[in-house]
Amino acid sequence: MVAEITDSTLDADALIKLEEQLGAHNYKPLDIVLTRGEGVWVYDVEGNRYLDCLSAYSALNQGHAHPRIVQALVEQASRLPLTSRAFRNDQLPLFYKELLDLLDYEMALPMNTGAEAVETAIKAARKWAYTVKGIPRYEAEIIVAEGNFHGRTTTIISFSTEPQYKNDFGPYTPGFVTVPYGDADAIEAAITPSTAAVLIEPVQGEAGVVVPPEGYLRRIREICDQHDVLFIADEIQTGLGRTGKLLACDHEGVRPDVVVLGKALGGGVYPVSAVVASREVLGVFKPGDHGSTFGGNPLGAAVARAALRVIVEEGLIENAARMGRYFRDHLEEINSPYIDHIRGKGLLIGVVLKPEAGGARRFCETLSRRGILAKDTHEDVIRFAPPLIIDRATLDWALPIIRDVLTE
Ligand code: IF1
Repeated sequence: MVAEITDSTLDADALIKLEEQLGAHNYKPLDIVLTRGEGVWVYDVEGNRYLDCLSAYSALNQGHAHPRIVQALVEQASRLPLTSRAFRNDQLPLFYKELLDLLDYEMALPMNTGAEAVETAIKAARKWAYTVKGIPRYEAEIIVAEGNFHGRTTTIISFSTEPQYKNDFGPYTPGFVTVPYGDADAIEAAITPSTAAVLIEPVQGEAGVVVPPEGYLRRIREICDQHDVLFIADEIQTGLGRTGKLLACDHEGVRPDVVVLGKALGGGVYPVSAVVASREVLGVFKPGDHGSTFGGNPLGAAVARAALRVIVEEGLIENAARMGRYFRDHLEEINSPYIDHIRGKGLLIGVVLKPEAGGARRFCETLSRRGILAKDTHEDVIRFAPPLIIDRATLDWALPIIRDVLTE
């Protein structure tokens, strides 16, 4: 029985209780109940303000409720939010054009969540393998990396190496070969005549902001060229400015065959994802092969157009590079007995703690009480990934707090 709800019972404790009582317990969030967000700041139901250093895992690169993106959302929502792909709409072609001009690819396929876009890339790679490369049907293999995170669907968790994401959810989808992350020789050694694609994150997010050795992406590009294998980059978290370049692969001047985008493509207001690739790859899809009720809808297309314009016109990529360097340099100066090292690229920063620190979660809880929201990942890493609109004054406010929390 659910207790009757009146406005006066809706304080933070009541909301938390209701959530715990009614919702599946597939998360264990910090007990902060947010009700409003603006730019880099969020506010809880008690009126406390916090700096958002998670940015919804990079979905909020443009900040909370960016006025231009909200305006695009509201305008499109009141004009024509949804058509399905059974009919055409006047936003999708312009979304294609602007996305592909920006990324310099030939074709795009829009979906909603990141996992759906990864599934789309897997299906494209398999169909390409059978119809273009000539791999015998159902023998296609995709090489993936240990520690990967590409989403939560049953196929994607089939090649997760994290037991919690995988155990008890089988039987699993076959066709994936796992190699250690950061080791290009291991990829080359795993290639067989049946290899269709290599699927990797250019920086592993969930694994704890793991940056591969310099030259890794370039070597993957060479290996894929040599063996007629598709290089698929999951840039869902790293793409669209997060690492200080448009795509994280740009740090090595590497152009993947297939790029998977999500998160910030929706401007922090609405789920939009997409696969971009050559005509040779995405051209394998014929009418009816693949689709989605909501993928490519006019609301998402209008939002994504605004989201991309904000990233480019407001200089968010350059700002991520500049502020990332500033943030990182000042984190490096913190003399803490708990910090092992700091890694990352641009505004995707991981503070790796020593075993004696007792885990990252307790630091994130203390930080939240001091007005900074950050997320622990993989037990001993604190992830700092604020919206890309963050400025120096805000970092100058945050850094002494972070220093205090990491040294007390
Ligand atoms: C959760 C982590 C981040 C992703 C990459 C695809 C997807 C993701 C590189 C799927 C999603 C999320 C999902 C979110 C937590 C989160 C996460 F902590 F699990 F690892 F960001 F670092 N590729 N990442 O990072 O996209 O289907 O979720 O839209 O709670 O599962 P999605």
